[in-house]
Amino acid sequence: MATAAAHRTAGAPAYGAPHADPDGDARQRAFDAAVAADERVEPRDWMPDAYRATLVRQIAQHAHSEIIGMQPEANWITRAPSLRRKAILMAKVQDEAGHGLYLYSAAETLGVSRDELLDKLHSGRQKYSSIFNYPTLTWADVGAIGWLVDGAAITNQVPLCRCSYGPYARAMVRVCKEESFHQRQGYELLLALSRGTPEQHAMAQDAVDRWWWPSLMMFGPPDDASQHSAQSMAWKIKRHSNDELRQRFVDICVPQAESLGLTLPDPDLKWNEEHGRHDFGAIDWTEFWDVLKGNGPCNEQRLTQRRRAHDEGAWVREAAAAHAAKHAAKHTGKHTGPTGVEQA
Ligand code: BYC
Repeated sequence: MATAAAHRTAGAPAYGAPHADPDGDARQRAFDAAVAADERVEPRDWMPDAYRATLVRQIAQHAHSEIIGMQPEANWITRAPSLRRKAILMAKVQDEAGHGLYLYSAAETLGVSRDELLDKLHSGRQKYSSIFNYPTLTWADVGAIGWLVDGAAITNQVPLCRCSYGPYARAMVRVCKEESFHQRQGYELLLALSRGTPEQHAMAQDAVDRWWWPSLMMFGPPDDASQHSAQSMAWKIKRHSNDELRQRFVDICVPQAESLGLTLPDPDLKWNEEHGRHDFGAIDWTEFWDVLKGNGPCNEQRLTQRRRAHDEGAWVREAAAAHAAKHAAKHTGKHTGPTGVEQA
């Protein structure tokens, strides 16, 4: 944060520690001024507790979505129809793991640990995106996820590159570049199917029919039911409302669907000349809230698989910690045993 750096705390209290701060009002004013001036808030800067909590909530949910999002597509790695498709899909799923890593690291700068966040995911105390509670029934779903789900993600995440919190904004730059590749591979996959045999075309259409509406739900509830939007926009964490981004996504998708030779499953979708945008049909918000409550087709399966992967990966974490301890000991002259525990 360059000019309004008055709120930066030299020798700041430990992250997350209460700010016993006689100059609290001055810091709050300096924080507000910095945000108003479009400056970045950095980890060591003073920030309101509620700002910190909102960021942890959103970044954690975002990170969880990335790693849970690996599951529906990984489901098709062994059944990809060619070596080329398999290599692309494996790279994409690995990218999602990387996105989770950047995002958990960004959250850690706010004073929470990755273990704590994963624990909240596994116990259902933190959410992940509703979209990943739907099944991938055919190979075409890999294309529909790339085109629609990654397309929605880019629409939502490009503005997050200008988020007021520096580490989150910077993580988003790389994530968006990779999402852009993901979106294009999905589009290209669907195009190949759409131009293929009648059966392949039908499979592509069926996938788009099933993923269209859940993709629109990814942007969150309508603005009048979005409890966090107003405050998050005032803090410049979010730059646009849920409905604005949803509308932008619909307007982008309509011409792309035409080029793909596929139909978006909405009879009310039509160009509105007066407003210069597409009108679209009503979203089933009952379904959305139901999925958030844990009642989507795959909620249970996703969390069970995530917990299992975490348990089965325990030895990898232990081995990595032991290796790190051994490496550190080499530099400090201390000795560790095979478990990485320091030996007398
Ligand atoms: N799913 O006040 P609102 C990806 C919750 S990863 C579940 O509007 P906010 C990808 C919301 O959390 C995609 N929950 O909230 C990965 C809140 O509940 P809590 C993930 C949702 O935060 C792998 C309540 O509803 N992207 O694309 O202002 C492979 C009220 O909502 C959803 C991100 O996370 C939802 N769809 O706005 C391929 C982007 N929507 O927390 C692709 C970053 C809302 O009070 N996140 N809720 O219990 C955001 O931009 C915002 O958090 C949202 C919601 C727009 C999602």
